[in-house]
Amino acid sequence: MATTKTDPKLALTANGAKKSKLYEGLTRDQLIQAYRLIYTSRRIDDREILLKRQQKIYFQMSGAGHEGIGVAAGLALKAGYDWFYPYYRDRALCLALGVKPYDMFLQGVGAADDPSSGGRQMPSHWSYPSLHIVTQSSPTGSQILQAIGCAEGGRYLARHPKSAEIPAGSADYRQFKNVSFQGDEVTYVSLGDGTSSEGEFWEAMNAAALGKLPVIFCVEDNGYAISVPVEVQTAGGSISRLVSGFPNFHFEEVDGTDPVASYAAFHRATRYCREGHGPAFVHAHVIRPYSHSLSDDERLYRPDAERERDAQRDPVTRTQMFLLREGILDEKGINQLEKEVEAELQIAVDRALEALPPAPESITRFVYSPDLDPASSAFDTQAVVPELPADGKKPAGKTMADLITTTLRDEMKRDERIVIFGEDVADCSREEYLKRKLVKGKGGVFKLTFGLQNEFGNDRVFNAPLAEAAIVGRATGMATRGLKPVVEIQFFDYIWPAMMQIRDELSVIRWRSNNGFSCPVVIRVAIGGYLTGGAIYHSQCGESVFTHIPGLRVVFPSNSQDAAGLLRTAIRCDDPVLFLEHKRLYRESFGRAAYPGPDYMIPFGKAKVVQPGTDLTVITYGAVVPRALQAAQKLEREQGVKVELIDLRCLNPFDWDTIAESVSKTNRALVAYEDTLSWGYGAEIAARIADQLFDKLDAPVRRVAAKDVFVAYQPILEDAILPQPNDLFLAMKELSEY
Ligand SMILES: Cc1ncc(C[n+]2csc(CCOP(=O)(O)OP(=O)(O)O)c2C)c(N)n1
Ligand SMILES: [Mg+2]
Repeated sequence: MATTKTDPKLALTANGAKKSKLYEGLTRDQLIQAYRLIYTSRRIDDREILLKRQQKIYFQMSGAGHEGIGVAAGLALKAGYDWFYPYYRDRALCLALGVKPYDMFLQGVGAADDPSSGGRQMPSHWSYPSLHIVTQSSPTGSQILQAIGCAEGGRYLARHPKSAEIPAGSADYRQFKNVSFQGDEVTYVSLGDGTSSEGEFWEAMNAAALGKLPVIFCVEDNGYAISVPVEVQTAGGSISRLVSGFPNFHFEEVDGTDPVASYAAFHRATRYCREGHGPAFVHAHVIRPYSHSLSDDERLYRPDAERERDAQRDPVTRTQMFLLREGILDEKGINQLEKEVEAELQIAVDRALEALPPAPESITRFVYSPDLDPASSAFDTQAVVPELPADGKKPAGKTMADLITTTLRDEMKRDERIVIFGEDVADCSREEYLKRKLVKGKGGVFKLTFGLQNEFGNDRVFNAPLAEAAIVGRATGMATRGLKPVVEIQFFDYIWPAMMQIRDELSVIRWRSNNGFSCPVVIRVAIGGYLTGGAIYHSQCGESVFTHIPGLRVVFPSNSQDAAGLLRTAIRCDDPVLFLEHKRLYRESFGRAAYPGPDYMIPFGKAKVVQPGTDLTVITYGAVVPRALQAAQKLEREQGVKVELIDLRCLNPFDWDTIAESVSKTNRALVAYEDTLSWGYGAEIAARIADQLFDKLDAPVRRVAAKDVFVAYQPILEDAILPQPNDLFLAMKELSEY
């Protein structure tokens, strides 16, 4: 650990430098360029504010007061080489990395040609793939864990360079990823002082320290988070003090309004990271002269004296004074530079105001991969039918658990970009125990990843800290770099800390960046009840919460063969997938099957008709499939009613054609699902049937689902809460008699 603190009082001293001297390594030309960028950044803010007042743009977020540290970071790091996860105040950084003012104005007007998002995101939400500026969102701090994953991805690729190659004939997501990496690249991530209160920040600090990752955290501390001052936000008022105990870090605390001191700090931090010592933390004290945003008036909570004190540290005037004092530019030179900037901005504004808006028809482009459709026939392959053994006896089928493990193993062999991590998924983190054969290894609480670390090494299969947001956020960053993380959330009931990452990041990165970035992660999740004692926190469903998210594929197999085929599609496809594995079905005798071979895939959105029928359609999935089958068989035995049973298998996309065809034939539909009844997944199916097949119906659409309560521990209560075969039987009977 190393700490360097630059005394803010020493700001902008040139150390008595002569004209030929460097200023903390910066040449006079670089300093002039720094001023040009700082001034440009501020004037873009001013122009945007004017445009907003004229209602020519729709939102404004300024980088004012943060220009010094931004330019310094941009000078110390390399665009298109290092990786950047900036936040909305990083206008000057983006300019320093090569973003053009015109591009920024295109964001403001929401133009089709806005390179960050094509008019989908607010301005100051930077995304420039060729510069390695990764798309950012509005939730404060959700970029930080992704930066960790990005750095991990870069390191993995450097250690496994062959994984970056695309083997001939591999028709999967790899064809559509430009993978690049440098051995000594650095990942930059920035955030405000207030954002350092987010849990994800601390998860990221921990992960960076644990992995000794080359990440520079830059906290741009302007003393406020909207109206909340730092001493209310950060215990003791100093984030530097709070993080000082993290091991493996290099720490800097600097006056971020001083570009020279900031450059020196960044230079040291960058060197530390490039040399592989670990992460760095730059705490930059900056100011916020333009209130939080145009919707905020800081005079409501900051007295004039405080604001005037800040104004004296304004990076624009300070840098200008510095250039004058050092004789780097005279007044005429400053005027000339400023005039050039004004002229450039005028041209940029005029052009941007003429730019075309995006076409309304384009709204659904890039919700999913435009290149690879997992519902297409490319993912439709035949299962290998095993030869019967000599004795002619059919071998016992494999469980869903077996075939998921086998599929993971097959795919890991085929694709070196696959990494598996999560809680307890490794065989044994203390590798020497495995090597010395002192232990057998765990491989997941359900043992589905058992043996994979042993076989593929702990670079590829490893335990993550107990932090679900970090699991998904890191995976997202890795996938952005071209890896294929297949991560595990141990229980669906504990997926919620990752919800911000899933809904606001993973699912929408492709769309919001207008296809600039993508992150096709697979999240495997153990889900569901019927466990006899699983209770509230080991029995939840809730799939409709996720099918409600545009951009996320949701799969829910009910048997071994489907699990294998769908998991392979999930891994090879180019979209993020939530792969729901019902715990009760892992080792059930229902639905066991022979190994369908290493290339068996099932396209998404293709239901399976489990049993054909003519009198009533039952639409279901997951653990309700065997229960509904039992009920349907009883109904046929007792009443001669022939139920057509449809297992959806995939919930987004779902197979409307099969439903429509069946209901058109039977004229009766029952939707059955394990989740709570109201607002559940089946409600949508029922609504669509009512809407689009109304003419075909001879009876109302019915639903059978869990009661609208959580699952209780006592088995008598669990039985009463979750849909049972008898509930299904009665509903089918009643509907068939309607
Ligand atoms: C998760 C989340 N919560 C709340 C907000 C609303 N919000 C936007 S910026 C902001 C304050 C951020 O303060 P700080 O991190 O200090 O950054 P600064 O704006 O001061 O640079 C808040 C509360 C948000 N965008 N995201
Ligand atoms: Mg702040």
